[in-house]
Amino acid sequence: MSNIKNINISYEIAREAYAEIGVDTEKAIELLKTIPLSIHCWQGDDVGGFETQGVGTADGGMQVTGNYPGKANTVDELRSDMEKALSLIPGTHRVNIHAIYGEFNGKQIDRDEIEPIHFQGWIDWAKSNNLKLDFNSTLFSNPKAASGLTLSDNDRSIRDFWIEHVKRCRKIGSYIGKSQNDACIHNLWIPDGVKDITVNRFKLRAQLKDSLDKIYSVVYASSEIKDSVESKLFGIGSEYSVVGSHDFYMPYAILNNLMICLDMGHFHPTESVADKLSALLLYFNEIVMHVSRGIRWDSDHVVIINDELRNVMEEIVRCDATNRVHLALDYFDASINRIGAWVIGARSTLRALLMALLEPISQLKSYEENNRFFERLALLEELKSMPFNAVWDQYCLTMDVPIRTNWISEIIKYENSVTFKR
Ligand code: RNT
Ligand code: ZN
Repeated sequence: MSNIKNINISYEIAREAYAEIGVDTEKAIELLKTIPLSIHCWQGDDVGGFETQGVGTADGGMQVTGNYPGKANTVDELRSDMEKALSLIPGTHRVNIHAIYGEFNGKQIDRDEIEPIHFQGWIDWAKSNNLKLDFNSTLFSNPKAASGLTLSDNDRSIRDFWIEHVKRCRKIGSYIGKSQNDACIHNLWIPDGVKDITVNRFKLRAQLKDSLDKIYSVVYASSEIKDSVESKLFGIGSEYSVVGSHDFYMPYAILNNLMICLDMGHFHPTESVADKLSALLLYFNEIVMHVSRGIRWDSDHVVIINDELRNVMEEIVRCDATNRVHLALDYFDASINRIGAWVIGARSTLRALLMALLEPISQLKSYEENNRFFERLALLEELKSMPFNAVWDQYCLTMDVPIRTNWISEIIKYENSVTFKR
């Protein structure tokens, strides 16, 4: 109880301190409440899926490392783990699933055979938990992706197989969107790339373009499904060239009225992903952001508050684009408690967003327009030690999730009573 009293007192002090620099903390909290994260189901089982119950391993340039005990082996385990994680994350969020997470009831259903019915369980679960779903085609971890190519493969039958898969996934996405009365975001990432010097990259890219044209020629209402395409720089096994590179997808997305998906790990390590937003937001109505943390490469580490994350969130808020940039988490760590990994990343993303919402933006913009660069820099520097955490604690309190470090022991309790018993 004294904890709660202290939080209220600290919040009052923080509210006044922010008011003095022209920031309304109540407004920031209200806005934060309305911003959903799309939380990735694949952190819970190391991108395994349920095609072959419990034995799936990610393939296609993604390295999931670690073997921490207690991973979810069934769809019920995965859902109850997600429920646990969600109970520790303030706000109302979305759940992002991949095609390999369908409920196939032990049947061999290949990727070109999946149907909306395989996802009915997810739809029902989401509904009863007040969640919305997003969807992803899965073009990896399958023998027909063994060459490293899918939609761009030189073999027409391979391309056709994957075209059929993505078409079915979009149909499933639109079915989900209709069922939940809210557009489902369908994201497409493909592993296609080549390990070493390739003479005819042009052909591969032309083949990818042709496959995409076939896929997106099917038109759905944007109230049901919104499509995004995810570009990449390189992967393990695609060091020489990635077919769906940034230069490939940016014009493709613009010309075909799709969203671009920017994964924070998919660029050169010194490139600023934040800097791209103000450029792309002039041309795209909406953008998808895969919130991730690369260490030296696209390593998909658990998201933490670092400069990259803060810069991205600041840019979204400074561009007044909180309703135009869809935030989706994308990381996977199998070496630590998986539920803990979900919660660290989600809470950190929200906290970085809150920090950005607590900037005195009009003051900063006015300094800038009047060439008052000393004041701009000084204020930005002072902001770093403003009491944003008191606002965060208050937010957690009002959203009825554990405050401060209390969520850590919640995870340990669940670990001892549930995941370690698997
Ligand atoms: C891979 C992409 C992709 C995947 C998920 C599982 O580099 O980031 O988004 O991580 O679809
Ligand atoms: Zn991604």
